[in-house]
Amino acid sequence: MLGLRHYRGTAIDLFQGDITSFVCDAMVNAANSSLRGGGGVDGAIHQVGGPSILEECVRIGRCETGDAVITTAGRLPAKKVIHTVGPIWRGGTEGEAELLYSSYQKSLHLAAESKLLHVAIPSISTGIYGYPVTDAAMVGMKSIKNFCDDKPQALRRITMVLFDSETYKAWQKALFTCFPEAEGDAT
Ligand code: AR6
Repeated sequence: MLGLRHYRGTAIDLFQGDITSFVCDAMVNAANSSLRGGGGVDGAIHQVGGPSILEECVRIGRCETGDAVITTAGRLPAKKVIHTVGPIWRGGTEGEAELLYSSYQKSLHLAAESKLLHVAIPSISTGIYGYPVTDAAMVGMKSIKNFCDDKPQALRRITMVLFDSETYKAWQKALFTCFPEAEGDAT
């Protein structure tokens, strides 16, 4: 298997591709604090999902770094979009790791509270925001693991949807590091 673990009642897997065509319950967006759209995955989500997502983002107003908000998914193949704002990389001394960890926590808790059992997440902060992907993947995977420890069986499946092969490989390494095979497949 290229990238799948079962942990505390949740499947954690990896998929390389475009998140906007990935069928799921909650699609996580790497947004910015203004929630007005942007480039990267944010631009793609708004483009494919249509204007109803932006309308709801405008009503919500803002989202601080490390936090998450939820909107309609418009025409996307998901029930809801969860917009989270990861940190801009400033060298690692500005609390980036804590903020990135929080982005994953808040997104997963919001999905669980909303009973959105299959969550798809892109690699937050590792594009335009410049967070080194090897470090970001370890922070993200630890956050996912700790969520599963805190809320066993709250989610059925968490899929990391990675756009390019370098990002995929970084997340695969993080998956296998955080969930060594023997214990990782124990539910
Ligand atoms: N599906 C999956 N992953 C994608 C897609 C896609 N369609 N498109 C890009 N990625 P980024 P950030 C990957 O820049 O670093 C926006 O302007 C991309 O290759 O989208 O958190 C926002 O408005 C990378 O691996 O998000 C913010 O201003 C990952 O998604 C800012 O960018 C994240 O890259 C957020 O920057």
